[in-house]
Amino acid sequence: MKAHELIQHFKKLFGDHPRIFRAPGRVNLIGEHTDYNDGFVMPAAVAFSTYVAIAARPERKLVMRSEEFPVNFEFDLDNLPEQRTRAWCDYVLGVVSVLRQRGHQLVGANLLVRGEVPIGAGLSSSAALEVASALALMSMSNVQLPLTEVAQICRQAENSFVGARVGIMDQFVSCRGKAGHALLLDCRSLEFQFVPIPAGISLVVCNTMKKHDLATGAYNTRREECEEGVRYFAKWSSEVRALRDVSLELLDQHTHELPATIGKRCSHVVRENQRTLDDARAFAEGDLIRVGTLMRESHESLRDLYEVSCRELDIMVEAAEGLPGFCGGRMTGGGFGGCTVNLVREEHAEDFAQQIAERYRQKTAIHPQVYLCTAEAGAGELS
Ligand code: GAF
Repeated sequence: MKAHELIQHFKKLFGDHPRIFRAPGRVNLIGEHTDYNDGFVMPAAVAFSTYVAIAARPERKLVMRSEEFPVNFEFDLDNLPEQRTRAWCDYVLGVVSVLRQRGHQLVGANLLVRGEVPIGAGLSSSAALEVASALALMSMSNVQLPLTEVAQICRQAENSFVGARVGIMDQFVSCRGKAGHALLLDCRSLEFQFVPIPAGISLVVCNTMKKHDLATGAYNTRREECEEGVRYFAKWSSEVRALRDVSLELLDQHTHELPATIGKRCSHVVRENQRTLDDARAFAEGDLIRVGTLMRESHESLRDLYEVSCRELDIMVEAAEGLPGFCGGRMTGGGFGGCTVNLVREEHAEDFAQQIAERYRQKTAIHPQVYLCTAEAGAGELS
């Protein structure tokens, strides 16, 4: 990102010198659809980021512009929409609304957004916009909060204002990611530890080009199905507050008593939690064969039990098999489209990218985008 270009653009639009805040997108290595079940996830922040240039305004107005979308928005801070407008500004308005509900006073500001996280690709462009906007708005109003709380505010904004009942994973790693590391997060306690990505391993992210949208029904339906599962298990064990509390034994004992769909969803979540913990251990031990096995199992479970994969994701996952340097891969993010993440030995990464793109193109007639990524630091102000 060329900061001086964004500064010049901002000056041209608003005549002022801005401060710039950046928040990254993410890939999730394993632990899918576990975050809103109080479970474990292991994402990494990546170099695609959203940048928000901001300067205060004297009157109580919020003016928002984006370099990607032509529509401009202007709101009176004391008379903000109470419901989503179904435009990109909802992510910013949601953050404003939650900050204010929590008692923080905000001043008027001009904002210019540059989003470099591919939209609808499952790489968390929404979380990146929320986090960058939160840091930008907070800085104008001298609001200082721990990054974990910023992540919680952004998640709440997406839940209550945008209407997608997402978990905390994306906002958390966007805030707290670390270069060269994935982050193993306990989504109940929010305790986390960094897991180094083994030396010589590249993250190759393959975009199927099939877009997804978390605000549409299927994601929220999965949440409801998990909640239904919890209601059953809570009858069988008083310890169960979330699927996180269901042990493998309890699951095996009762799966046959659940409606078939609920049984499949619960099976995925309970086993995916275990896989995530096992994967973190395998990473620490440098056991890439085990990592590869767990990633494959995760994908199969998302495809067959949680049913959030799609033809394009399955083809992309299969296309990686057998390519030189490939250690493991799976769909990443909410599903129904978006990307796969692959661990590939660095010296093979470029050839891998070319070959997987070609294999995918032959099967689907779609030209995918393939990104060679590294794990990056979380959000902050550009100096
Ligand atoms: C999306 C959501 F935003 C996350 O909270 C998480 O649930 C993920 O889908 C699935 O693991 O990215």
